[in-house]
Amino acid sequence: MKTRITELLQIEYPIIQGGMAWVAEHHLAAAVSEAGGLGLIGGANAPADVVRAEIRKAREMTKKEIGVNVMLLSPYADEVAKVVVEEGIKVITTGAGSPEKYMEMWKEAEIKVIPVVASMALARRMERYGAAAVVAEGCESGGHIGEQTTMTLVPQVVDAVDIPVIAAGGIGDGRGFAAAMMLGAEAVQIGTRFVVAEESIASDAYKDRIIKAKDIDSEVTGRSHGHPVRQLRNQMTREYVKKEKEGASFEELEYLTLGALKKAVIDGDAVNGTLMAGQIAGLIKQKQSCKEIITEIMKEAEKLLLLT
Ligand code: TUI
Repeated sequence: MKTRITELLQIEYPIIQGGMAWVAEHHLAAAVSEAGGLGLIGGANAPADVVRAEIRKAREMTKKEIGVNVMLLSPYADEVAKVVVEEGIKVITTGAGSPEKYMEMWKEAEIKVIPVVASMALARRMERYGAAAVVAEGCESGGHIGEQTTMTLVPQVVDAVDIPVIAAGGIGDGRGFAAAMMLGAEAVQIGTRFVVAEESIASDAYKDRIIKAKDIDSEVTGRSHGHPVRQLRNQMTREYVKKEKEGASFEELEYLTLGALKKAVIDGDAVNGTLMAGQIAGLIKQKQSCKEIITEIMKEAEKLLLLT
């Protein structure tokens, strides 16, 4: 399947991996790129030297291009923004803000910048700043989310910009992929299904919660302070939601989630950890290699789109 995104990124399949904090490290990024998609290192809140090391380790595992996701709320965002240039990265996605202050530097380095947006307004602004494409991410996604659903956001962004649009949020199989194409997207970004990939270093406890998840197991915390985060319900989210209803301060709520993502991903603490996952978790039933995931999605989608 050829689209402007497969051409732009020189990838076999129009599938890019989400820049998930802690999960999107070198093993996963290399495996997704090796499988014909675009793998990414998630900069998240990591110091710049950690991101640099991750890029180098990924390159030892694959000759194919890998990208980096720059999380703009990170205290290290400025340093990470420079490291990606120094390391010769050619594709960047950004999240949780507007990357406009880095655009000139990145474009000078001939980097294709693909901001993740949750609104039409930001998509338009990013096109004006020279973005190569945008990811339109609906609130079905795991992690930090906007307000609009994928179904409503993607076609509106497609109509608002001329650059290609990558759909994200709620896409976990060939049906979701095909639906995204029907909305005008030219590729998809997938997160949750790659968390459970065999090559993903996420703990078995975290992967098992995704595999056992039902449609209604998703919870959004943090709406009260303007940083909504979607994750699977557990003891931590129950306590968080209770405190939020009681009017707890931002600091008190932050304290609850301090280091909680690492707890889930690395330590395997599915009770107190932050189990970031999208609403599509209920559809994900098994661990597979990235190659199997991508091949299965493409085969199913091509059949639905009557391409085979
Ligand atoms: O960024 C993400 N997903 C993330 S970031 C993250 S780390 C984090 N943890 C707790 C709180 C905050 C961040 C976990 N998951 N996805 C891309 C995304 N970007 N979703 C929504 C947005 C977004 C939201 C508002 C982008 C821009 C924006 O407004 C910027 C503006 O200036 O209009």
